[in-house]
Amino acid sequence: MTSTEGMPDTVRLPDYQRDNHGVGIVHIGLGAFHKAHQAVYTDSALSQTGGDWRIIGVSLRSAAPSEELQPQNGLYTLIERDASGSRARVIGAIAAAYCLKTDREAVEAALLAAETRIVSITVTEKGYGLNRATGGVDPTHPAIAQDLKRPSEAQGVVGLLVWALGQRRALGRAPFTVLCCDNLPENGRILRGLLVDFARRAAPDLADHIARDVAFPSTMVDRITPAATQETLDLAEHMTGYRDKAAIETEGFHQWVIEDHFSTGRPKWEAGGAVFVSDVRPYENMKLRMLNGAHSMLAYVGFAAGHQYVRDVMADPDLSRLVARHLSAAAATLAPLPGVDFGAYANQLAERFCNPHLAHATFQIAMDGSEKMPQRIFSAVPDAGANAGDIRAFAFATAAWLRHLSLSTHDCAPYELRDPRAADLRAMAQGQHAPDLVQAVRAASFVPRDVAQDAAFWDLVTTLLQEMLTRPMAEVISREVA
Ligand code: CS2
Repeated sequence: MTSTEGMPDTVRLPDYQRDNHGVGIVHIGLGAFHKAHQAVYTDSALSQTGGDWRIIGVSLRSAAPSEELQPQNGLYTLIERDASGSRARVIGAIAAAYCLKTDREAVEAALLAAETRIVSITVTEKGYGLNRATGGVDPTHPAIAQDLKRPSEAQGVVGLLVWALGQRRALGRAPFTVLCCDNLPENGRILRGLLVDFARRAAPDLADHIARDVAFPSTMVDRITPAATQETLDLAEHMTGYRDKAAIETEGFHQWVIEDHFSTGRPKWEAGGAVFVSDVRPYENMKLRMLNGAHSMLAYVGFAAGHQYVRDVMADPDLSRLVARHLSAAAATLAPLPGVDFGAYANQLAERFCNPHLAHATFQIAMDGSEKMPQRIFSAVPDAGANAGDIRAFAFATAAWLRHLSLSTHDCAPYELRDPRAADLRAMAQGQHAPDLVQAVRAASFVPRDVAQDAAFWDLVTTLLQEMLTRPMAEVISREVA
């Protein structure tokens, strides 16, 4: 697919002259989520209000995204699927696609270009090298360790941005706004802390400049987007008549809440439905604890119970009751948010999880638990208050994650533990002895101190884990809802 010529009129096409719009954004992390989210909002902004805001997409390691997109002139098919049907739309917002490993010069040129006013990022939670105990970089993280030694050849996002901001300052160019779009709480503030800490270690004269002159708005991003499969490409071909190697499918729902703090302008993302606020934290907490927290719980429990996709979990009446319990426990930890009804939000989430068209694998969500559990589950524990049922929901989710770490095959087929800390976690889980595993994880640096000290919580986790290690998950689930 190199152009949209001859596409059926059921397909929505970019209705703006792509070449008339310059590039204003470099996006790092050119995965399915970016293509289903920020690029779509930008496409709507270009269509409705114009501007030089097209995107240069960059992947850090894998050449696949640029190899798929570049020959298609940056065009790709987005298929939205929900109860009301499937709709195809061709997104024109991506002007060019590169891989840092193979196209370093082009990536550097884009980061230093005067026209680049925003660098947005989706590299997933593990891509940052965050030390949760200090809020700074983790010098043992592979990308951070290597980039501290050779900052001018940075391979990770933190080192690369520090390098680019330093070069821009030397060239007399205004710094770009850094827009983190990953599922971390106060993601802008976290990224700012990481860049400043990295600069202190590798380029001390830059630390104050970054702290003082660079804008890091925080954002809450939401759209359930499974990894594309062969069926996705077949469906796109069926709907558009074109074989599109970069096609993706996603749900109809999307949400983007952003702090309006951009030092060098921004697209009119409102055109795509983005909402601008002064403080995004309450929205982040709601989404991380309710959507993502329930997702992680159902992924660990559902995977062990033999459910491949989220929709299969939701079709299991007992498990879907556990999802409802988790959503209500998470909602109870939140401060009221004017204009938002957490009960209605929970119902909408359950409906989204049921989407029969989305093949969202529980194994995909189960990945990287040590990077996800802190903001999704642990952070809610101190706010759970006196309701014993609520604490139990978080203990149950934690036990299910530990059950996943144990790699026990007493009630499921063997599987791989996918986590940046897999080696350490496997060592902690050796022997599959619930109290030892609980003690080891409790002392880990990614567990917040106040949660680590909550003995009653971990006692409950131990009891639940013991059950999960000795009974089939299906039985644990029925006992839990009984
Ligand atoms: C999911 C998220 O994979 C996961 O961990 O919980 O990717 C989730 O689908 C998105 O945050 C939805 O916006």
